[in-house]
Amino acid sequence: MSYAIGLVGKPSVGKSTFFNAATMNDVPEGAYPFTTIDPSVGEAYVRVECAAPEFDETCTPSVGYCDDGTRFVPVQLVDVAGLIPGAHEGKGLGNQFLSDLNEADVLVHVVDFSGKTDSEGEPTEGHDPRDDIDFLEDELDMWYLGILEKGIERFESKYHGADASIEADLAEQMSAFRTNEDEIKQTILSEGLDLDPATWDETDRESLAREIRKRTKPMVIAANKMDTPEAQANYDAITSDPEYEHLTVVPVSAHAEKALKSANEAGVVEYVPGAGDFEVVGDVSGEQAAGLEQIREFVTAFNGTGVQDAIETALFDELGTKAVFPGGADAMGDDQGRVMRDCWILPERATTKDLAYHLHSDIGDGLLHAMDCRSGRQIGTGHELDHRDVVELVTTS
Ligand SMILES: Nc1nc2c(ncn2[C@@H]2O[C@H](COP(=O)(O)OP(=O)(O)OP(=O)(O)O)[C@@H](O)[C@H]2O)c(=O)[nH]1
Ligand SMILES: [Mg+2]
Repeated sequence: MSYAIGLVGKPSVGKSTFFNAATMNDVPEGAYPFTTIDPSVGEAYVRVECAAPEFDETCTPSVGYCDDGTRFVPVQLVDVAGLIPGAHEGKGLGNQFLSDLNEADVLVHVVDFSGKTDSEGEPTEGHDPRDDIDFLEDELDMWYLGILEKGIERFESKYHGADASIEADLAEQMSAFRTNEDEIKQTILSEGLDLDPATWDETDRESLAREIRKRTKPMVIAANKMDTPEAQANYDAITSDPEYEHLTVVPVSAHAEKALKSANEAGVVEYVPGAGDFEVVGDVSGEQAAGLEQIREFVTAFNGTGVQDAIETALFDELGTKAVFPGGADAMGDDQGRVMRDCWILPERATTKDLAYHLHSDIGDGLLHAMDCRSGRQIGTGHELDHRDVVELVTTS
């Protein structure tokens, strides 16, 4: 099972363009709201520096590919319908849409930084992207609040025996958000609240819902349409605004990524996704050459189109995952000579034992210890793995 990254945002911000650029799919894009209605899932990639060259080996990936020492590891990307104010009350595509978000482990909020679409995705001028950033957070918070309140009602309607606990009822009500009793309890306490909802007022419930949302829906902002001067001006203003300091904002041109990938497929340019430059290798007309030079100006200034960056920032920085390679303490290849076939993406604090169970419950059950293939040292089952570790699992079977 691979991680899923959800693209969210109001209509017409470029979610489908971003999706198509990252996955080379062909879902409809359009300058009108609700071009997309049903969510699409596609395969995108995250880059990981391959460990095989350190062992003088060439890897043979079973999924994804390796390009000049960079592994492209598959992840799922989900393109969902545009969200408009009032969605938590069923406006636009409403609650169905919000539930689609639960399929994602982490979100990329695509924002039209050019300010040329209003809050419902219709053409306008001078719209402040801050409004969109605020609105999406508020909308998610109100959705969470509604579900939180149902959990409180459920708790209050029950007989309060000695084992009644608000965190149990809330965790159950909010299970779709992949949270648990422990996390809920910690969040309640970190908000300075008692474990008794009768003592919470409206503001307490709101801040609790917001905090649970922040913990369960990590998010980065993709500042899209950065190929326009308006977007660049907004980007400078917002990234230096202290009120928005807490956000991670990645400058993006979904258009540029799509143009480069298409040109690469057509053999016109050589472009490695995520790279800060590209090479023209085919015949191009004067007009095409000028277009490509414009894109070059953008990608060299921003060190890439931002599409890869946004996906990787979401997965590795916001969600905190890490990539781990299989190896052998004596020889790198498996019994069929295949080298580092896998590159597993694991949760933040994953240990050797977690990796073993991730592979198969029998491997988890039979795990004795592991070997760190770089140092040749034995590591225990509770050892916390690092990003780009190369390990061999030693089991009873
Ligand atoms: N200048 C510029 N325009 C872009 C960029 N990305 C998307 N667009 C344009 O923005 C419009 C909307 O793009 P879509 O990808 O359909 O937007 P969406 O967010 O999927 O919209 P809905 O499906 O309606 O929610 C289209 O006209 C795109 O060509 C970009 O990086 N730069
Ligand atoms: Mg769309």
